[in-house]
Amino acid sequence: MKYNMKVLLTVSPNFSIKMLNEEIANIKRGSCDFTKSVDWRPAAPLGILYLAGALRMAGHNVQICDLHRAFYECRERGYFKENDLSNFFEDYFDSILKTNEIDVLGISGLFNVSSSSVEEIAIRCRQASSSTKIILGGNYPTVMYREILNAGIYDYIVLGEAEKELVWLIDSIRGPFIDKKVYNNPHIVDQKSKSKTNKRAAIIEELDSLPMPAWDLLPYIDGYIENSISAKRVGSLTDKKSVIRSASIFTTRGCPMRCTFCAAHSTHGRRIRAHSIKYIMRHIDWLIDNYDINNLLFQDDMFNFSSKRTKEFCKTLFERYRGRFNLEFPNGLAVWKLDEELIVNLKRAGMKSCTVAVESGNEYVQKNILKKNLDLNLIKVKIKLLKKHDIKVRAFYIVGFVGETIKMINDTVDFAVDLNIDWSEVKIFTPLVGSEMHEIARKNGYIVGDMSEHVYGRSSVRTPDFNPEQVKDIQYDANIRINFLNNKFLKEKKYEEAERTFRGLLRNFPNHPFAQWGLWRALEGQGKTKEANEAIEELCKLADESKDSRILLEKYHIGLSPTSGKAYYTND
Ligand code: B12
Ligand code: SF4
Repeated sequence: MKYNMKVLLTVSPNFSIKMLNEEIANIKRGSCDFTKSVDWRPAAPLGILYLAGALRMAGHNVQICDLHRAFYECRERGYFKENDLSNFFEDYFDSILKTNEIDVLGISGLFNVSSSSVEEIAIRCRQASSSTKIILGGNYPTVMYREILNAGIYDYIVLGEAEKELVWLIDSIRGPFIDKKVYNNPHIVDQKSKSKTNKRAAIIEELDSLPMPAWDLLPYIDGYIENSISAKRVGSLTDKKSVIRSASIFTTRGCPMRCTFCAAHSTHGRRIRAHSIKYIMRHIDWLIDNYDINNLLFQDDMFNFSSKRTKEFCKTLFERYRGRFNLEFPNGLAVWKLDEELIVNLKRAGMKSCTVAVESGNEYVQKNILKKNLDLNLIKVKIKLLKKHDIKVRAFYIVGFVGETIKMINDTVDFAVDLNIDWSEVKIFTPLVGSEMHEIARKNGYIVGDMSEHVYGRSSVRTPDFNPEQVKDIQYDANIRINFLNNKFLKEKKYEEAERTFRGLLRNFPNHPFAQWGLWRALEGQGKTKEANEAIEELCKLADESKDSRILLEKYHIGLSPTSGKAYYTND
């Protein structure tokens, strides 16, 4: 009997096989249609890092393979001009199986839309070795374990927070009577036990009992630290000039809210459990010592659930590290809990910008459809308070919820324009397995197409009130109206900030004609004539090279004068 098991933990590309193939076809055609661009940048897979930490502590030999990251890098360096998706899997996944005798393959399934990619990996592993045990975990497998196991590809699914259960399972695989043990474990499912009714997500009570996430097992770690999604945002929304080195961190798990569109509770439950401040500081010390981190991305579902704890945390962080950190809360803070004292504390600890997840600008939708029930007037008051303390504010909205009418969606867009904040992200609703709204959509037959082929960013819902194409058009239009045509910095003649924002955007989406147009206006506003002319030349080039871009610019009355070659904007 073997003692140390060789475990490969894998993250699939975060998108469906269909979308990956579409993307590769676009690359081969040389098409760079920005309207289809999705933010692909990889984020450190924290779930896998926690699992790797726990398995290593239990004496297993763990390796991590992040195929989302590998896909992103291949895309960046032109690999797909010569190769297709099956080459990619051969080079970046099959090769690992060939050179290592893997006892257990663990695959992370966080996103509905990645289910076909996850399955592809499992099938490849099964073909390469019939003895390797294939274990799946994450959000959608926790909810859909029966359907997934029916396909007959996976050996086990671990439900919920799997640090302890995965160690238990892998330890058990070594010994006899594994089937019997799994049958009786309420958090692990296999073919024999899948129809048992007592199976449920494992929830870790004592978060401080967890080993640190095994960042050091992550290959090419600098790619995550230097190139995080938020790093680019920080660069564009704040004045910070120094090199940004980011790490994601969790200080709590769980969320007590009952937003109908959210699925996070199915894995992490509704009860908040918190790490002690001592544990968090130890974690941060370690991140500094090893990776020189200066930007912390708090991924908690509700970081500021307790104002007392948040203040204590801020005080400790400030006393320990002074001005070292920029703090980011990519999932938003509980805005209704923010008071002036808390904002001052957060700012002193390093918060320069803040995300507010508004979701809808319509009271009825807030209360009856989302059950989030945010008071829209209160949001305005809190945002005023944040601005008073010079905190940049970004808001999230979602359009196309089941139950919304077009009028309600338009209310959200109008609300966002009126709010006049630094940046607004209008997203499209996707039914997430495990959420209440997914159930409503499924029961009413509103979901279009197969879940495994959905794409976040494109609507996959048809209701009596709207179809997917309408929602996509409204969302696209909303982003242009709110962030570009009504850009806060341009309107308020804060041209330097506008320049920083649009340059930041162009770094991520170099072919975005509206960002190019915004940059031109920002440069003109500052009297930087030479640079403004270069920006215009770039815009003309984009319009010449892409008919789509030209048509879009014209739709918004942004034309390119045939006589002067300059861009103009008419409001008629
Ligand atoms: C960080 C995060 C991201 C990051 C990166 C994720 C990553 N690479 O890990 C980024 C920014 C990329 C991201 C993007 C999005 N996200 Co997100 N994200 C999260 C968030 C906040 C935290 C994930 C996390 O790190 N959790 C902490 C760790 C410890 O938990 P975990 O990852 O769940 O892992 C545990 C278990 O799941 C399990 N497990 C995980 N993997 C495995 C593997 C094995 C083998 C086993 C046995 C167990 C197991 O054990 C782990 C340890 O306890 C979650 C919400 C949440 N609370 O989880 C949403 C969440 C995962 N995101 C979600 C969504 C919808 C999105 C977006 C669409 C948001 C948007 N509108 O833009 C995008 C799009 C992603 C895409 N495909 O395009 C949904 C997914 C639901 C679903 N069923 O699809 C979630 C659940 C949020 C929600 N409100 O419902 N996200
Ligand atoms: S959307 Fe955010 S606040 Fe609402 S339930 Fe999910 S994690 Fe909690």
